[in-house]
Amino acid sequence: MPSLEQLESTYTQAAAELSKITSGDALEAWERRYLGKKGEITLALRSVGQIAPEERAAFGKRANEIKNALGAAYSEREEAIRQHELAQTLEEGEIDVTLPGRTIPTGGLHPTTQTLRKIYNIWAEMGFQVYRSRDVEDDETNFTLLNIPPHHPARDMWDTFHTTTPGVILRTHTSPGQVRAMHEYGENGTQPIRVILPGMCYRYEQISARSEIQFNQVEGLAVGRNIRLTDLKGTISAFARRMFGPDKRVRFRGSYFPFTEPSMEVDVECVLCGGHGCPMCKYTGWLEIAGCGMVHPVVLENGGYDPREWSGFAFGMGPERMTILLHGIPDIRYFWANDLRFLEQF
Ligand code: FA5
Repeated sequence: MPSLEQLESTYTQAAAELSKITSGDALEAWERRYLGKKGEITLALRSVGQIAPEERAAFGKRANEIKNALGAAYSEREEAIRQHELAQTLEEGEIDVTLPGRTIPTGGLHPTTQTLRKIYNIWAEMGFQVYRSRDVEDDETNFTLLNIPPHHPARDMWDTFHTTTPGVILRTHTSPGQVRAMHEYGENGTQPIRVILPGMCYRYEQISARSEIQFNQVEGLAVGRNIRLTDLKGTISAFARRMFGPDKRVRFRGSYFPFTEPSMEVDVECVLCGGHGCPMCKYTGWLEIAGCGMVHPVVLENGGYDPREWSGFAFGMGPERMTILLHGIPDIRYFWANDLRFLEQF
């Protein structure tokens, strides 16, 4: 039959053992021995029925007190051991808090966007503001007002996507924005203009390593009094030096666009081979970055300016092709493929 003395001595023993415990395993064993389902204190409590009725109440009360006291001491010990083990692990260096954390995957800017921002910055420093023109154009502005009347052979070069509304198309170049900017900023042909017009262009085109059906252009337009070809050449050369590096050579090649006269293509010394010749530059040592020229008098007139008093230059560059040059990317199709292995490199 359980006695109060026995209970007290179990208590003293349990408390003494507990105070010496330093490991989680030993603590578990202790708990099983005294407080578990078949633990000594638990059994003592269950045996209350066997005790003489006059002692029963006192025994039950004391047994409960002891159970609670040991329970509280157990929790306290458990926390102390946990803290101790944590401190030990840290000391042993199992968790090195000085190591770099796991990187959280973040998105990045598309390489073309990066190039576009660089382009905007350079032109902004030269006093050109951004003018956003529409992606969906009418045939009139995309072609006719740019001196490309219906049936002009140059239209073949710029075939595009047509909407179901006759005469409404996706713009094939950013040049139609020239006429819109002249009307919006020119105040009936009385104010000078300096803008760049970035945006997406669309062409019905054979997709290849250098050509997509959808690509960006950055148009530039300067209209003023006494603007000359030398201004165009100087300004574009300054841009190219900032974009591709101060030592890169730039050349202007005669060309043809219906909306500029004279017209030129701008070539930069091949960034990859330094001008010696490689597959990227088709072994010429030069890479074309833009078309440009002096704004044709017909276009100035269509924009509301008197070409006898006003002149201007314009250019249209391809940011994807420039990105290809800057990074030595072998194929333009990577830009829209959405392959993270490509995109994560930038
Ligand atoms: C034009 O589109 C003229 N509007 C440029 C211009 C503007 C000339 C103002 C004079 C004055 P072009 O078709 O060459 O020209 O295109 C200009 C640039 O756009 C090219 O140098 C090239 O970088 C880019 N480009 C043209 N077609 C594609 C294509 N399919 N894929 C990717 N980039 C292209």
